[in-house]
Amino acid sequence: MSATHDGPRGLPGHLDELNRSLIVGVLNVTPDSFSDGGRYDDVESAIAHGRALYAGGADVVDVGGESTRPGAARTAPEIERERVMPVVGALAEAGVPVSVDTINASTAAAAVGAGAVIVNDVSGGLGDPGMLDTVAALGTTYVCMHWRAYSDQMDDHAVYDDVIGEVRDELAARLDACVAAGIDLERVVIDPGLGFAKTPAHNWMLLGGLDELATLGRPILVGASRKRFLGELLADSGTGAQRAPSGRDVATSTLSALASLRGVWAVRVHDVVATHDAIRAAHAWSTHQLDQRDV
Ligand code: PMM
Repeated sequence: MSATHDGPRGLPGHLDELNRSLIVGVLNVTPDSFSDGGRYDDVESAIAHGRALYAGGADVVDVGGESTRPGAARTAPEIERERVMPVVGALAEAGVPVSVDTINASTAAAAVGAGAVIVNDVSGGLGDPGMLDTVAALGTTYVCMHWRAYSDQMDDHAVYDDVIGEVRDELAARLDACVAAGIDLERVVIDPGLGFAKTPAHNWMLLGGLDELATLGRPILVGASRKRFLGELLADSGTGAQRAPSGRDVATSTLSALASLRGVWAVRVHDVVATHDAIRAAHAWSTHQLDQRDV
């Protein structure tokens, strides 16, 4: 089974009609995210950047107020809400489809109340025991990511015999938990969680194994943007120093286009302009191939 562009239930209608992978723009309202921490940690610049992402081609803007960089300490939910709520409210008010990147049920509920249409939970419901019940009650679209531990411990959990099979099975267990909590499975998206309790080698294997994850029957979101494995891939051949996050966008858009050709529903990226071009090119390629087959 290959992945499908068909999206989850519950999103604004125009997002169902795109017929290509959606572009989810990253907006971290945090002082310390690895890729853009501190750049948008005041409300006005965060809102301006969210609008710029939307104008640049993001179909959804994903607003997060807690850094998930490896080693990061937890942020109190109250502080997270102080960071994200004005931004979610202003962007939703401006007509931008907003997703809230949180593992806290209270933040998810507040953000959906302010107009967010997706709850993006990097813990797949494991980080907060109240999350799945809250999502069921909200009736919102839910991104359920593969996760094993909080950011300060996740690197210790990057141990697998068969990373594709274990991620698939652990995601299947989370889907069961979603159903048990009363979430409509048609509203759920899965995500392999690149970089979360994964080594670079694990990330590459998971990208190669997307078709296996698609056997779970849910749309897939992939978030490769600017991650460490790309810094390692692009390391300086002389010094061995990793490429800085800001220099990883060409590789990100290339991978996003390749994932799009594999049929993923959405990619989560920082550089939406480059990714928009790359996905449109990939989409044109696959459409053209289909046309030729029809002749
Ligand atoms: N990665 C990050 C944050 N949120 N959400 C989903 N669904 N998938 C991801 O891969 C993901 C995420 C970490 O990256 P960032 O610090 O650049 O936002």
